[in-house]
Amino acid sequence: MTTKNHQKVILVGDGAVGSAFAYSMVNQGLAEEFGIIDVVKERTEGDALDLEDAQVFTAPKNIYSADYADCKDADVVVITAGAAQKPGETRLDLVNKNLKIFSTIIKPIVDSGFDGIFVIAANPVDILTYATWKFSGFPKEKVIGSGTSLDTSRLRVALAKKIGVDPRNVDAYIMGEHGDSEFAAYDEATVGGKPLKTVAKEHGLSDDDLAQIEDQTRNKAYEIINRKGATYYGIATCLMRITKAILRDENAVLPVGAALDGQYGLDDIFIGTPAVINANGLASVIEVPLSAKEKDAMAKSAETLKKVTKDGLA
Ligand code: 6V0
Repeated sequence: MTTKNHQKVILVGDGAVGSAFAYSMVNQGLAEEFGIIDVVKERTEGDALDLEDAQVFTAPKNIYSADYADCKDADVVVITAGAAQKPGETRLDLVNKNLKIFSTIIKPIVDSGFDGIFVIAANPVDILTYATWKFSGFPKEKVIGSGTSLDTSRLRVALAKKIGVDPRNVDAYIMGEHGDSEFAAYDEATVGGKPLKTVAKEHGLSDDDLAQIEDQTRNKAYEIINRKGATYYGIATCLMRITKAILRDENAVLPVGAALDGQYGLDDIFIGTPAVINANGLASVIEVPLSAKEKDAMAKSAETLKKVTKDGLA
């Protein structure tokens, strides 16, 4: 953390996700200083003027259109810049476009003297989180991806609807790639300390029903994109939550895209897993004791990512 006496967040990428994140941060009264960067400078100016009107009802905040030099003493830089998925496109299709964009973004941030935590959301997020780590030369702990945070929210919401509890009380995770090879770690999931599979059975849900919920979770982005062209409120709120855990030094257990160092038998990869997040970024990875089938799913997901990382960053 820096020596200034207030908290500062810089957003890079003021599109649908970025502006929804900015709005969520203002609504939660988080970070006294909030700078917005985008290639479309006018939009950042407009958003800063629009968002500053909200502070009367939330908390005082200095919101402005920023330049890369402003990253210098930021606590967190959140990156949502890049092309988004078009209907029919997978997240992995975006890799080359967004790697190019990231190669131009990370350097000026690092050159500013930035020494805080990177939070990455642009897709394919696991690859771009890895790229941010590589391009920045930062310690792994200071680079966090949104990983499977949104997917985990989607799973919890779907399960909560079926079993009639608050989604915040469903302790279930989507793990692996934020993408088509992700999986629901059902075997370890609980509701109020009771195995989710038992609770699900009591509510008439079979293993097939759970598999269907997992599938719907995996495909929910496509369902939203087909209807409204993009998904942004869900991911924006996940980004706010991760940023809040950093700013408030919470040691919060959140699903993120974390650097692995031997957990799940994997390293040299950023992938979705529960992890402890605090002011230093990634405090630790919580290695979930996966069943044999889930271990296999994690290994397959990692393989998919490693192949793209190898091809894209070679
Ligand atoms: P958008 O609305 O097109 O916004 C992207 C923004 O990035 C635009 O304002 C661009 O001007 C800006 N931009 C492009 N190039 C640069 C650059 N070089 N420097 C600065 N700004 C630039 O896209 P949207 O906001 O919908 O999505 C942004 C990214 O988030 C995409 O890669 C999505 O795929 C990704 N998402 C990630 C999710 C996740 O769970 N991690 C979920 C939803 C979207």
